[in-house]
Amino acid sequence: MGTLVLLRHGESVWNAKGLFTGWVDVDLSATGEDEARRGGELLKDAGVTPDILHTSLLKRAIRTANLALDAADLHWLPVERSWRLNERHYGALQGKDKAQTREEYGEEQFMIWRRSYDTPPPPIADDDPYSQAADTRYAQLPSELRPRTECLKDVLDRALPYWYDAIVPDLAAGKTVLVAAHGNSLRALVKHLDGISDADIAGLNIPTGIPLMYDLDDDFHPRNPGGTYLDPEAAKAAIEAVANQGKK
Ligand code: DG2
Repeated sequence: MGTLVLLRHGESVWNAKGLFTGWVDVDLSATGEDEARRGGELLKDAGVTPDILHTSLLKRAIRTANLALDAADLHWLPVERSWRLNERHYGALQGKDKAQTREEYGEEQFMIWRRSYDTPPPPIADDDPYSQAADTRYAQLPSELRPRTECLKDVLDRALPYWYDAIVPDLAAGKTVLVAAHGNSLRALVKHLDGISDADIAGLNIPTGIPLMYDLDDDFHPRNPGGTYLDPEAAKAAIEAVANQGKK
């Protein structure tokens, strides 16, 4: 019943610096641009041709998709964008150095903030330089929907309506759907798709720039549980690197 391809954006300039990013709209690094182009080449080489693209409203995901589609010669692809695919809002941690945060608060608290399912970081103040309170792209969002922090459960709660209302209808039409998003918004989707428990999702990390393909059955359950990375060797090393972020 359609094919789903999940693509985390290429390395961002803040991924490279080891900073918590969340909804801060940072660009790709030069490495991230290369990863994005490589992601498009992997799609092309595997003969995977998306029919539609869904992205977040953040430029690292949008530019990754553009560079990948450029490499795959698919510039014309129809596109839909939604804040519901945005990265998890990292609250007051946005803009903070991951290694320093780990040192200051200890490994346990650091990992609770990064990977617990239902404990969000402290909320960000509206006058914080890294707040999105005044960002016009979210102006139509009712204030109760505009996050000031989020845990993974909050991300899943706001991503699922988009999954059912926008992505599932494309899959039901037999389309190959490309979703360009983020480490944690994709972890939320993978948790849902693979039925991963609240505890086990802590151990799942998504690498930058490597397409993860799901072949779905009529109930939108994966025929290939866990999905298939189009470059499994590179994915293994990159997953390890994400897991170790914040460790000097
Ligand atoms: C990263 C994820 O998001 O960080 O917000 O810092 O995928 O948009 O680069 P992304 C961030 P971790 O949760 O892996 O620390």
